[in-house]
Amino acid sequence: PFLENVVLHEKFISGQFDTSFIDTTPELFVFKERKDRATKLLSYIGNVTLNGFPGIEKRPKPIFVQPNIPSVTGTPLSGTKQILDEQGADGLVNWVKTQKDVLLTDTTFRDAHQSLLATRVRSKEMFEIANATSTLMHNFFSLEMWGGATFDVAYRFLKEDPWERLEQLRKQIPNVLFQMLFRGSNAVGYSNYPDNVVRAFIKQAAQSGVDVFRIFDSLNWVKAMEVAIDEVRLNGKVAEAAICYTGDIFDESRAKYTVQYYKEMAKQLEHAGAHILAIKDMAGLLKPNAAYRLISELKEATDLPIHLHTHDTSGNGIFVYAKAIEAGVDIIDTALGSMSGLTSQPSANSLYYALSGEERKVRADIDALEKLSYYWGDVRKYYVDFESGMNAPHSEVFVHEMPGGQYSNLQQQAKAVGLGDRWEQVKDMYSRVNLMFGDIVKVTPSSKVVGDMALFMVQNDLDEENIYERGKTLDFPDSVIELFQGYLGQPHGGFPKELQQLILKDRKAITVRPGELLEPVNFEQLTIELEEKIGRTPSHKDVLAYALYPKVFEEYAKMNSQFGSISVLDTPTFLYGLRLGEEIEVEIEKGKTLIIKLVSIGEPQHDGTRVIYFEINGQSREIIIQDMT
Ligand code: 3PY
Ligand code: ZN
Repeated sequence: PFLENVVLHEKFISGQFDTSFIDTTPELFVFKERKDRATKLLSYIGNVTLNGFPGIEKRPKPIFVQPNIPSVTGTPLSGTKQILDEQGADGLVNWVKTQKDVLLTDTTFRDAHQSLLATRVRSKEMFEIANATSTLMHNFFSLEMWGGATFDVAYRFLKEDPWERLEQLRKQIPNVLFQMLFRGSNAVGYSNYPDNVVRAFIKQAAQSGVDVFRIFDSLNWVKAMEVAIDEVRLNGKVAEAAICYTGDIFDESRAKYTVQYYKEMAKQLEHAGAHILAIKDMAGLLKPNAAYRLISELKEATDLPIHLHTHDTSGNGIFVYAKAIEAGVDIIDTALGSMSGLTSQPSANSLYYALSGEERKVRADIDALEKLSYYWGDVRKYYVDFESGMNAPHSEVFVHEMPGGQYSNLQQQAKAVGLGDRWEQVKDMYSRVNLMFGDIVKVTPSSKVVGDMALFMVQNDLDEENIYERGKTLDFPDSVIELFQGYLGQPHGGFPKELQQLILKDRKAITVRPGELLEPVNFEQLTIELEEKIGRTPSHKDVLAYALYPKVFEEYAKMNSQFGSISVLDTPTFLYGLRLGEEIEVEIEKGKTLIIKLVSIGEPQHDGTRVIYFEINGQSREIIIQDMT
């Protein structure tokens, strides 16, 4: 019989043993983690079943359709990843320049769900579709599947390891370039980090599987992007440096962000070592004719291939892309149909049809895109609680200028501080704050600061006038103070002086690059500190996460030791727990499956706990859970 450990051994059960039993059968005294893992999982399931998932209103578990994974056979065809690996970054750039078709980057694994579902899509759904993606999207330029908010959200809300996502997907998708969004000096965080942290992070990301790094600065300050560009090049990867697009090049009343401004920035980026130039239209403000003009002029100003990123918030996305393609854009960002549109990217599927009869087409197999789109359409339903509620094109974006990735997040933030029903006011305040701040580029983290200030003003019933009147006595949000101190860098044209004084009071502002002032992180010391906190030896990747997000990582590690790796649970169970009588199979590792059934939930006890009765692989197991409802 299968003996897990001593307690199931017949001699132990019947009491026929003496102490030599320990010496002669040492293998029976290895108490495998497996049992412990099962208990931890049951604790998680019991807890979420009883108390619900943070941020989701507690309700009965909905019935979901099982997403259909398209079947594929054979090994996937080689793709752009092989071009980079064989010919290097310059070889890849030359290859891009000789392509007649427009190339695509798919954002489904990153920006699409960051923008539609508050970044909540879990790795599990990505792993399940990864093999099919590798085959069905073999002709894509890249998959944007990491970075931006996904790093933070993985630890903070999904309680899973983003490095594992990257490395596992890399194994499953060996043929298409992996692309990440990197916030320059802010790495994948919300404030500037020491240069050695930025460099160490890029190095590890490159080793773990990222090929193309889209690097931007939230104030378009090229100086803040140089360290990252340099490090990407040192690692033999592709430095895609981004210009963040804001305002409107055709609006003469917005004289700050002109074609000339963008051309100069493009030249600086080329000089700084960019392999590819990205136009990052994070809010979807680029209008079709502006796209044509901007791309035509940038093509003249530099030799770099151009990669255009937009959001379809206003509903004009396909039109923008059509004009960009006419102007000679090399690569564009799209999402799979069911994860596209609105605050996400325009649909690859729609673009395919939009270009029929055109000279330049997208290189994609439409049947493949449709199959993948069905899958994601069903996955999306799991995350219904994180939808923004926007269900039609939203032309108002031209007024508030909020990045697509921020819309659903700020809405969650507003709800969390009790402003859910004043969302219209928050949006209006957002655009007013931008003007107060001197019309700045708004993208993470500068966009978060504008959002924080808007929430602060709505919450405290403030407007522009009384900010100036009462500013001296107001305690502004920390992020606002830091922005005006220069800790996120310098905006084009500087900060408005009077407001800066009101916000800073007697604090000093800097004008140098914050990275020049920050002490390098001592990784050895940090490793020891983290080990003490989490009671195990951390990996280098853990330490990097801790360097960026000390509290978030600690919280994640605590949760991980309490509940084990809950990333193995299916998403409905992860979010809603189990129904009475429901049975699920959980593969805790390859070839090891637990069958878990919720049998009953006991009455509340005097200490506020309840006993939850499960069956696990046919055996009864009871777990005590604190009832917080
Ligand atoms: C991010 O930084 O996460 C963004 O998506 C910015 O657009
Ligand atoms: Zn974006």
